[in-house]
Amino acid sequence: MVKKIKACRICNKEALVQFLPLGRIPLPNGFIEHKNLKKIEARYPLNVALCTHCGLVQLLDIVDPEEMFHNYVYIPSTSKTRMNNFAEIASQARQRFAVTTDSLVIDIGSNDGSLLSFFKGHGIKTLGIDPAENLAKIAELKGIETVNDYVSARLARKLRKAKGGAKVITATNVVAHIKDLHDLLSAVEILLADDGVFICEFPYLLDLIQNNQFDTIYHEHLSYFSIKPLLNLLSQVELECIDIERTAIDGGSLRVFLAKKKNKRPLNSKIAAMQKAELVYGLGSIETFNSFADRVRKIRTDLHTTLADLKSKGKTIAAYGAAAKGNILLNYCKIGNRLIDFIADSTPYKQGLYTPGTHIPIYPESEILGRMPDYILITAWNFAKEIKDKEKKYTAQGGKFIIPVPAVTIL
Ligand code: JHZ
Repeated sequence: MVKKIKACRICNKEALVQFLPLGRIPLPNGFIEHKNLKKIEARYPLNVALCTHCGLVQLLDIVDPEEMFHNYVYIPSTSKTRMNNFAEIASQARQRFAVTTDSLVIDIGSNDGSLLSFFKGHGIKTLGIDPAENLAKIAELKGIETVNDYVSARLARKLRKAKGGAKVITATNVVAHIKDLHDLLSAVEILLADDGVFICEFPYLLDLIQNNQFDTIYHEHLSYFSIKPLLNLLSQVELECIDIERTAIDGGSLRVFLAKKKNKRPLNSKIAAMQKAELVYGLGSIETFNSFADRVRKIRTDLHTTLADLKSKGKTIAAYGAAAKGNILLNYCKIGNRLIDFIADSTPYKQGLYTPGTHIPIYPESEILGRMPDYILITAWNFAKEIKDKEKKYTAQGGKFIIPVPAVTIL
């Protein structure tokens, strides 16, 4: 069920140096039903390493994807911020790449069809690809045709024959989930029309390291990208980067635009500048990652101490957002149901369940005002602004928020 890797997924060199052992942690989306709370939970190693040759940060232990993705509880439509980001990607794609009602748009890791719905709404042909059986069904019910499978070159050949070439392929927060990046890019090459563009977005390693976002490191995310390894990967395939943007989503992400090399679109000069900035920051050196690991250990101590102090003073504490990252934060910092009374989350599939490893009950957001905890730890810190805006009544009644990263802060 877990495979240990020895060589880098991009450059194949045995140059992986571990810098942050996060321990053995249950799968971050492995929420538990009440009847199973007494059963022993499977825990999986979570160790992250830098490839000192090409610079790709990656997990050393790979969990079988079927364990994680066959039945998936995460849906993007619970956050306005994420849906706005999807709307922006769709409108940017339509305007920049002349997508018309004759064009086909494919979304890899299409989840419940949320991103594709912004194309479908304009009469554009869409096709989703997603391995989660439950979510593919939901997307189909919304009228978004979805192939319930993992993306692969083999699948791409079949789809290309049946559907023709895609003008745009999107992949948001899914490239990091895919073990064989070369096969992914082969699939993209097969599926793209000759003038097509692949738009992918994923958290940016520079933001992750600078802002101590260690909890986005979890079993589902096998790779953590920066520019150098990305260019190394592209040098091995027939796709090139025609543009790249830094976006604010998920604490800082890269939105990368790839096209077929034979079109000879000039490489954007931004890339060189970004690569230089990474070097200046120190992304090429293991010391940078070792000091990141020190800061992560400090957050663990600070957060545990802060919450334990409040609890010892008789304060009540809840959390907001039963996010995958939240489960890493809570497990790594050893914060369980003795410190946190409940987690509020708007996802219907998570409500009524308990968090993996820490067994905190998940309630609807309405319980915040119903129970009025003294403090709320924002475990979905990437949506802190949206959550604070939504819960103005809570703060007006004296409630206080705690943010865990980049440093533990009581607002
Ligand atoms: P959110 C998932 O990670 C898994 P997670 C995945 N691996 C990935 O890469 C990212 O998404 C993109 C809730 N919430 O999006 C909803 C409220 O309840 O940060 C979610 O459960 N009320 C694919 O799980 C959670 O917070 C709100 O107002 O870390 C946020 O999860 C808002 C805004 C969110 O992703």
